Amino acid sequence: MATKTPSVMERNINTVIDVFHQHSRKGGNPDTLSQQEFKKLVETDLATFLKEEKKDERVINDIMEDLDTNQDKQLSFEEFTMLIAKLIFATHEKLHEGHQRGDEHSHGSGFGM
Ligand SMILES: [Ca+2]
Ligand SMILES: [Zn+2]
Repeated sequence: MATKTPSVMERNINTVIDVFHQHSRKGGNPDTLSQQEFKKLVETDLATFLKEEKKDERVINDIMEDLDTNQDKQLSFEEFTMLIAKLIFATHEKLHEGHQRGDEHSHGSGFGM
């Protein structure tokens, strides 16, 4: 049955899109993240999940280089979605540190929560 209001999960997907654009439209190409915009996004909107990474600018630059598949020094939204996919996967892995899968499926506290 269809509902008229988006679910929590759907709203969270919309939030990813909104946050990308909050940063991408700050300067230069409004549709892509520059290195500086990406750094700011990580510092403000991925501060808990990438707590260690954000301390080191070289690590942030390496992450960006990996995501920048067409190597134009900008992250398109499509390139950025790979980071989100990786973070969702890594978060689930983290939740399973010391916690079983299968019949006894349970989760721990994850990244810094
Ligand atoms: Ca790119
Ligand atoms: Zn699980």
